[in-house]
Amino acid sequence: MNRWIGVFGWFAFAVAAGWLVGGCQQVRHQAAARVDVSLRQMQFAPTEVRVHAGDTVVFTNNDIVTHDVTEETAKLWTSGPLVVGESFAFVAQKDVTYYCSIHPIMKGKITVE
Ligand SMILES: [Cu+2]
Repeated sequence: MNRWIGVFGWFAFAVAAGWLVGGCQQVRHQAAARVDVSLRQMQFAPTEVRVHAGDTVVFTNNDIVTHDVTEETAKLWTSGPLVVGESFAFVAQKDVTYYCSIHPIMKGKITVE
């Protein structure tokens, strides 16, 4: 009986160790994450993204007109005009809402988890 408990104990240890190593790899992966937002048909797609602090959000203008990406509340930052095909990379540290100052109906949100 004790022998079986021992075998089970080693099995549980192996599972736990694998889970810990896997968890660390997942954290490393998340630290380097990149999330894409497409500007198309007068919208940000997706409209909202959920990221981790330090992740890079890359906005790419796939529309047929120029857009920009501008922080909405206090105009803290802007991409400047993005012509068709141009991209803008933003490292997210906290929640932010943004819009296109050329077409203010275009709005989006980054939520940092
Ligand atoms: Cu626009």
